[in-house]
Amino acid sequence: MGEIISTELQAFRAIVEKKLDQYLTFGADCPERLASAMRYSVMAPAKRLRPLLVMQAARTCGGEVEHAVPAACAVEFIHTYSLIHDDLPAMDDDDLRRGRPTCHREFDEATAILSGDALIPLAFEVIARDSATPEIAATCCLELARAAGATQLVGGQADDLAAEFSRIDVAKLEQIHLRKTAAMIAVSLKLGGICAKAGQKQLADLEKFGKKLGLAFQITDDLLDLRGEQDKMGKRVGKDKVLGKLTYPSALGLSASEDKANQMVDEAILALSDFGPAAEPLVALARFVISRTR
Ligand code: GRG
Repeated sequence: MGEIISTELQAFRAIVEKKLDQYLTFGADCPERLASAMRYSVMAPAKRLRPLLVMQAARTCGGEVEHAVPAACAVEFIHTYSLIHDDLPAMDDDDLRRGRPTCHREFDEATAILSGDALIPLAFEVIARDSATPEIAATCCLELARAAGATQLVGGQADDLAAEFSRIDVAKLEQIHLRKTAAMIAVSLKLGGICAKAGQKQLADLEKFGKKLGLAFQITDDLLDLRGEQDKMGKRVGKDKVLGKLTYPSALGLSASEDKANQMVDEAILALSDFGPAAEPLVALARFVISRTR
């Protein structure tokens, strides 16, 4: 990702990595094995797409990046917990994530479950304690709770698991991905806007951008699962076929899936029209999402 993102985004990345590291320093009150497992999964090499979206959305709305850092870390904590739990034998049963053995492989299942569990309240703790104002904290907590909850991330995951080896159509597939993948991407943008005290119209535009971008991200993820290289991806590829999953490429074919991802990104970018040139870094991030190789 380093070669495509701007120096500004690389600086944002460094800020968020440093803060994640600080937030994962618990001292003697946290069992050592639990702290190690949480750090192992969060601090593994990752794109940090969601925190970058939070911080860049805040900038685009004229806010201070610094004020968006707690929310940026919070979305990464929720995202990482969802990856740890998704990799468990009861779900996707994966042994490679972010270029390393999955949390339950490196530690054990109970520790992996507890690490994910502990990352969820940590996300809300950092927003509640470190946001610029109590109102921003409350709004961010509400939005993140909704996006990560039973109707969005967790609900999407439940439906996705239920859909393995069953017949679903592309409309249902889209519903699943809107909740499982796009909701966390959309809320990242919204939290950035909230931290910058953006108005309702700007928040709605950011959310629309995020949903379309989330679908483009998922289609690209499906394409990479099909033809990506495991070493580059840092996770097992070719999994969807084994699990009998309906994916965009299996439903639409390769070239129509690429067209759809391009179309989603174009529509996403259109939603940012009213921001003018301030939206350029978000546009660049959107283009990165479909051109990425991992
Ligand atoms: C367990 C509640 C629960 C949800 C799991 C995240 C997830 C939902 C499943 C992972 C499987 C998957 C392919 C999800 C869609 C795309 C996705 C979230 C990919 C991983 O995100 P990246 O590529 O990863 O941003 P890094 O490691 O760079 O953060």
